[in-house]
Amino acid sequence: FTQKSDHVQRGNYATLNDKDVAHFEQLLGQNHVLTEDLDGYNICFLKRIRGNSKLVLKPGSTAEVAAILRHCNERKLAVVPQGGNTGLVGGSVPICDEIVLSLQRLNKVLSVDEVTGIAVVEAGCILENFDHRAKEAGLTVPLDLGAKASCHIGGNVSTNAGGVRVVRYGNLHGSVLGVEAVLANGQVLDLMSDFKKDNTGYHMKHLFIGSEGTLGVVTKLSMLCPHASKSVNVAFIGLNSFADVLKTFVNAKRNLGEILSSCEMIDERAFQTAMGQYKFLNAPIAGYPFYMLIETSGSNGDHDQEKINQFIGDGMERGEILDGTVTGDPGKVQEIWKIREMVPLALIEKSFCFKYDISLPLRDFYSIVDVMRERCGPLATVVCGYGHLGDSNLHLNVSCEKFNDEIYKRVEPFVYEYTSKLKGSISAEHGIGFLKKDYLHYSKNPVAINWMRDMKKMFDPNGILNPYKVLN
Ligand code: FAD
Ligand code: 2HG
Ligand code: ZN
Repeated sequence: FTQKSDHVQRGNYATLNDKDVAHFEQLLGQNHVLTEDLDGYNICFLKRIRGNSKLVLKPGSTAEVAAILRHCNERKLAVVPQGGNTGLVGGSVPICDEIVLSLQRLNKVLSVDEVTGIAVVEAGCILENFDHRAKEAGLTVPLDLGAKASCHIGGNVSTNAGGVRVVRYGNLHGSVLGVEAVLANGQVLDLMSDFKKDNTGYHMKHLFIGSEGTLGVVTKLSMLCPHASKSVNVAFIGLNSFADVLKTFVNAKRNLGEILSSCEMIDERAFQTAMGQYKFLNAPIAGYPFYMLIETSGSNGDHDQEKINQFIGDGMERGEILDGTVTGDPGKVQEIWKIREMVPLALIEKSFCFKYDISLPLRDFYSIVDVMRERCGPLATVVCGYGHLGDSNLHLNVSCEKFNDEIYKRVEPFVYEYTSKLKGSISAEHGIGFLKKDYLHYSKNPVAINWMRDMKKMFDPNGILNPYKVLN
């Protein structure tokens, strides 16, 4: 456990005592109050932070969440809301001894309306389970990411997670129609809505989309789910240069526009790391400096296939695409997606990995990978770039055998300065959490940060909700 959390000064919170535990046991029942074997709740996904919580609470209803927070607020006990604990910025684990409020038991899909496409779901529902349920009604959840088998929809909303379909469906600020959140004082804020259009006053639900558990605990939400596409095709192509990647992206928008549902990029090092690590991966092509995964989703298989084949053929004729394969076979589509999904895991499997999730103008998208390779030299085992090209979102990963202060100093704060100079975002989709809070000022000016502080004070005057995160 490497970084920083050891040096945090504990806030002026009360310390949990036996009476608190007894109170929670009475409220939730003993089975839902955990005091032992808490590593899974204390340690973050990247194994960079280990908190020291002595208590995990698992409420089964909004009313129980409200009662927990009311007690914690009165007693000034700090709390960290936790979903699937797949977050990559250390936001979901305690830093000191905060109580973990796990949403695991609030996991029901409450309704799915085939006509309107609106689904109402509890926050602790695992994304993949939610999607399966939506599919039964002919719909799809407009969000897909590699952590789908573990992350919760409430965690997704709280981080405003992006993933691989933003290019098609936009982000969660558009898809989430309503939110129910419990505030620090235990008040339930009902902002649920079944309509796309609702201009009655301030659009407060947006405050809970991406505020990472610092303003309230999301307990329920309604989401607009598009109809599932009848025909899905995936192209996996090899390219020679990043300039060709950009040309191909523009052509994809121009020629596949209405059916384009994903546009991802993987560079050679990222690809090789995944292929080297996981022998079960089956890549249709190999040996290129860049790869793109382009997915189309439409309603007419023949038409869609003809379009994507034509698109690849034209790109090859112009020499922008060197090789590629197109498939509409569901098994093969999954196989190709697996290559992309395993990249971030391959990079942490056997080494320490500094992960950066940045938005950059597309023209400068890849330059930072080359610059970083130069800066790190042989200190790094892999410096690679991949990610959501269609949304200008690069994942820059720098791995080394184990955490190394020298390399750390070479990458940070340089990567944030570089991003800020290009007016990019230092966190495109993962959030700020604990690991990035010292760098918030690279993307937000002091006036904005002060307003964030004031809002935090208004929602949570005692600062009990997810302390040590987002704001310093
Ligand atoms: P957690 O990790 O448990 O929590 C994340 C934050 O939200 C914390 O600050 C926590 O306090 C807060 N929180 C959780 N639930 C609630 C709630 N109900 N109310 C209030 N606050 C809450 N992210 C992307 O954006 N795009 C990707 O493509 C992507 N791919 C990933 C692939 C892998 C393999 C992994 C491991 C992670 C990936 N992530 C990605 C990051 C992560 O999965 C997302 O941030 C996800 O949304 C986190 O959901 P979670 O339920 O695990 O939340
Ligand atoms: C992805 O797109 C995730 O695969 C993870 O956002 C990125 O680990 C990373 O750097
Ligand atoms: Zn991502």
